[in-house]
Amino acid sequence: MMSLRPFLSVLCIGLLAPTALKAAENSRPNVLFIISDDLNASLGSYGHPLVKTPNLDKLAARGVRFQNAACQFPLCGPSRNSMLTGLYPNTTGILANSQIFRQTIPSHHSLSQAFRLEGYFAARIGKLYHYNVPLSIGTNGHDDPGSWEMEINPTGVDRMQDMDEAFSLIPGSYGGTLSWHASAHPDEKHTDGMMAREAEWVLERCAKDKSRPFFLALGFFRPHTPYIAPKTWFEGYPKEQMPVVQGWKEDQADLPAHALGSYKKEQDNLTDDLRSQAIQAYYASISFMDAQAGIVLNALDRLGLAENTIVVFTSDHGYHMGEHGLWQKQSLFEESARVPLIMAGPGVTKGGVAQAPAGLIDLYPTLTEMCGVKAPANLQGQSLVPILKDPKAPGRGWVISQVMRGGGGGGGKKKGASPAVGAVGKRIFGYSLRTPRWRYTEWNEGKEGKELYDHDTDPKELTNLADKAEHAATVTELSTQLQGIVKTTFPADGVTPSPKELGMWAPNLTDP
Ligand SMILES: [Ca+2]
Repeated sequence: MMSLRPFLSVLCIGLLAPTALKAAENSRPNVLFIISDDLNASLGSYGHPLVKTPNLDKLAARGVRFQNAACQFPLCGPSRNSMLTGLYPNTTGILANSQIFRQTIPSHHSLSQAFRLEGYFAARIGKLYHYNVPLSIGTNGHDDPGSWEMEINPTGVDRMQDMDEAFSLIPGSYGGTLSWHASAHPDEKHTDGMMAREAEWVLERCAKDKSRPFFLALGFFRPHTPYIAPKTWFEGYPKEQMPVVQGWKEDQADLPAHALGSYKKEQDNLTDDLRSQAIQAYYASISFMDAQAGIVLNALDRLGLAENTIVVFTSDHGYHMGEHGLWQKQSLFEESARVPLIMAGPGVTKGGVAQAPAGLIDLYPTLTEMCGVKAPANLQGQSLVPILKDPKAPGRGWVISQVMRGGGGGGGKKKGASPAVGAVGKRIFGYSLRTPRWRYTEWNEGKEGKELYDHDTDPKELTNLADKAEHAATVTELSTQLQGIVKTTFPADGVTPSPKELGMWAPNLTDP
């Protein structure tokens, strides 16, 4: 990592030759793309009553906050490949972790690659494509080298000395299960803290040499489990005040089995005290991450870059903290499918809140349009530019998310995984359509269950209306719409071969 610094310095000095600078200076906007890992919408600006995120709230105040944004697949690898290619998982062929789209659609240009091809300096710090967290922290993970000119992979105490001190529901296992630790080490010794300071360093160099605009991608690891953050951040969340979800057994009565398929057996061992500790550590990790994001956002201001830099803040998917009896990801409920999405910068309305459904798949066409960068013709998302200009614009009107049960969708054959996730063989797909009012979900085209939730009256999705006679017409209408949309998630020229079919199957089906 450190050895890259002299390289960049040489590059910058070379480009700073006065004549070249004058000739090449341009006004194309920069992009600062910040993604957090496994972060749900528990942010102050999203109305969370407890979680403190002053830095991201400030960003929301100077941009547009999408109230109804969703990932396309609530699991790191499939979601990130989809977001960074602008294609649905059914077209990337990436439906599990530890794979990269170069295995299936190698000639496609990734988002940052499209920017590189037009002269942008594209750099990555931390997790953009999938990583095994925490074990691959400090490496390139399952990265795409073609996407970046520079990669920085710091390793902090959370990966080193703190990890062995963490509590875990499965002792010795940290990435795929609930685990946490209040660290004695300060922010700057943690991986996310180091990454924020590396980002500051890169921005300082970019500010000195404006001959090339930049696309800086920063992928924080928190609040992904293990929820390790400096103990000072835990102090803002007294354990006894944590909102442990009650009544979830009753809530499960009207659900198809696949809706609960992401449940993991080790979660049987959770007590309310452990639940409180998990929530406290998750919230502490969010506030810690927010502070690191703040360092980078403040650097943009300090360096005079904010005015000409488009900032994106999002997460790869949402996360359960006990709702419906579920923890972590891979469900199609709101908590797991929904992501925070905030955009700010030139061309973006200040302080806007958009109700229009949006997806991570929309970021590629949006950013390329905003920066005048040529995008591939086969992108499958919509441009959010009309919504960024007028947050009341309706956009496409829906967003779709999917998961896979069986066939190695991410839970794998790992000991303790639930049968629905762990069963290898028959693959069952679940698709969920979110409109401004409804969430409608079908399992195996409805043959293995349907769910309908009315967000006007039931934002927590506690009452499944799919079998109620008075909603039959809505179910029929949304089912037709959903099935029509699903058809468009496949490539226009046929079905993308899977990595398995290409002989590249490298199953690492846990999701650390
Ligand atoms: Ca993730």
